[in-house]
Amino acid sequence: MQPLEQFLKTSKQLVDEQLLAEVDARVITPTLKKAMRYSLEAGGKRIRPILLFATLISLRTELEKGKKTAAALEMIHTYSLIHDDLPAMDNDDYRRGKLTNHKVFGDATAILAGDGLLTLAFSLLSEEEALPAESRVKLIQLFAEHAGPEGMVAGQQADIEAEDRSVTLEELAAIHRKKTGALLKSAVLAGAIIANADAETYEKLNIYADNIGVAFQIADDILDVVGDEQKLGKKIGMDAIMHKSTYPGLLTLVGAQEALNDHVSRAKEAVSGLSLTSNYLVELADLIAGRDH
Ligand code: GRG
Repeated sequence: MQPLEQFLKTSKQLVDEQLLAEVDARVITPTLKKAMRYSLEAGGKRIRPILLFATLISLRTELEKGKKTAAALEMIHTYSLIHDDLPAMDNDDYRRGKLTNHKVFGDATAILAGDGLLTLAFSLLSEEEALPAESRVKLIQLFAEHAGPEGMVAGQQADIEAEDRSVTLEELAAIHRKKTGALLKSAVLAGAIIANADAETYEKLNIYADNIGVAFQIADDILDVVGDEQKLGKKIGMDAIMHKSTYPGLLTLVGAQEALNDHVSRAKEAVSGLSLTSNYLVELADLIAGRDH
């Protein structure tokens, strides 16, 4: 088994190759191709594909079977970031230390690049020849549910509606479970579908993924208070400036850190009884909790 560091590198390489090959082969319109590639190559951590690959390895399944699904996941994630940065949404000029898509290509092309990535993702899922048709349909359903108006899109809408008013901790958790958590969760569940996991394993991974999703968001909120702008590639303190409700805001920094630790423990506990062939899921839970960008 590769050490985690090496596994992260291998996973990133696998998904990067797949992403660029798909866009290059399928997108003919030059400006659109450039805009799509710009955000795909802007330096994302690839945490969702990594979670998918970690689940596959843990369930004794070849990574080859998850390559297209990993690329589809990252396309959906990238579309959400491009649209989130638009003037009509967060109006951000920089992401990952680089100009945002609409700052380089204009609003119209950025919207279309996002639309293109979202649609292309579903093409990939439908065409994954390494998987039986039934698994492909399950994956399409999974991503549609978690990324669409029952998941991430609903979370984004709720987040917009929560601006400039104080929300309770329960409301905040519900928003982020959908906005950030849903897609992260679908990464792990996609792995379970590809590996044909039994019902008990699926349920335990579901609990793991749910807690990882919340932990990821709490870590994000904490980094907005105490993070390093250089490492994050963006300004910190924006949540406070934008009057956004956050975990540190509602719980204090210490309370948010405790909540983060609690979700990571629950995630690890969920998978502790499974006979997994790697420790990557546990290691990733720690990595998410301790991340600095
Ligand atoms: C526009 C439908 C629609 C949804 C946007 C995910 C999202 C919803 C907005 C992003 C806003 C944000 C900063 C959320 C906090 C958590 C998060 C998803 C951070 C970005 O994900 P990373 O850290 O990004 O995986 P990288 O840059 O590594 O790819």
